[in-house]
Amino acid sequence: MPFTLESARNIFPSTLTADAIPATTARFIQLSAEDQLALIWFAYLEMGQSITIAAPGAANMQFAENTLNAIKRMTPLEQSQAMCDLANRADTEVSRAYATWTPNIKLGFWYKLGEWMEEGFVAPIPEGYKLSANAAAVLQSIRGLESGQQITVLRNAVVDMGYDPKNMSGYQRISEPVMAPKSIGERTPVSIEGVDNATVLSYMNNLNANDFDALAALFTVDGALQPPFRRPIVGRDAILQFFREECQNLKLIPERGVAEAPEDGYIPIKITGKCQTPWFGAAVGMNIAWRFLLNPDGKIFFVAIDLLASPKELLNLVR
Ligand code: ECH
Ligand code: GLY
Ligand code: GLY
Ligand code: GLY
Repeated sequence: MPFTLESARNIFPSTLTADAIPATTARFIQLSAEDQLALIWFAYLEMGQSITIAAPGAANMQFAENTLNAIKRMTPLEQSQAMCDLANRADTEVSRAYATWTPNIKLGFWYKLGEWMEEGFVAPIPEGYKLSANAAAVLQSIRGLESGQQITVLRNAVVDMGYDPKNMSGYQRISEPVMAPKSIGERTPVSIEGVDNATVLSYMNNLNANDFDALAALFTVDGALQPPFRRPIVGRDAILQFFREECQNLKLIPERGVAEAPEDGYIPIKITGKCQTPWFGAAVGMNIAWRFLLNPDGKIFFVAIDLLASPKELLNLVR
């Protein structure tokens, strides 16, 4: 086989990803828990001026309900402590429950706490809270990012909170129920300037239709998918689980692409375009590249999903 997972990861090396995300995250996690929460509060309020977030669905919220109600019953001091414990990844009952949730449940949990903070049911960020100089500088950097990068920073911050599941034994991961795929009549197939590869088109169309079984079947058994700023998820079964847990109701809008000449039958294909999350819909279009490596049978051996550095990168289809 001409490619390993490691060499596959390096196809189209000139692709420029949004370095600002890991850089900002590295500075953010150095801040105190109080600063982290206050910074997110300020960033969230500012972003809310221009983009609307969708309320989480009921199916999503039911799993966080017990924990949310437990926090509601706490004294204001205990509430602030519970939120700091989450940011500190402390070993508490709340932080352990949080660790078992998928990203969407974690986001829905904070969405509700944010509402309750505004309504006075949960201790707010103290009025007049002054960010440290470092925190103010991180907030300033976030202000300078495009909206797709801003929501990525927020999402990563939320996903990383809570107790470290690596220290927990025998717990069950909690995820939202998986909805039935869209019926054929409800689907709108994509078209991609410069690429008519059937596997790539099926990938986009199946993901847009929440048809995760058909989607996973496009991968080789040992295939891998690398989400933005993450290690590859390896193996068709693990990829299917990822799709079911984290990829419902995404909208992929591929625009253009290029297929390279095969190397021992393996075809590298790069696509650029947009991706929308159900949380923000068309209000936030993230600039994305998909770097596929197909095997000689047309199965996906590897695909990397990159968040691009800038809209200009949408036109970069060179090796
Ligand atoms: C408050 C203050 C106290 C602390 C906190 C607060 C609440 C914060 C809240 C934040 C909500 C943030 C949200 C962010 C959502 C971001 C979503 C993103 C989605 C990106 C998806 C991508 C998908 C790419 C993929 C593609 C594939 O082809 C394969 C699959 C996959 C204020 C109370 C914390 C409420 C809702 C960034 C890029 C294209 C890899 C998934
Ligand atoms: N409101 C977006 C979601 O629940 O995924
Ligand atoms: N940051 C996008 C994802 O991994 O779901
Ligand atoms: N990973 C799906 C979303 O956050 O929208």
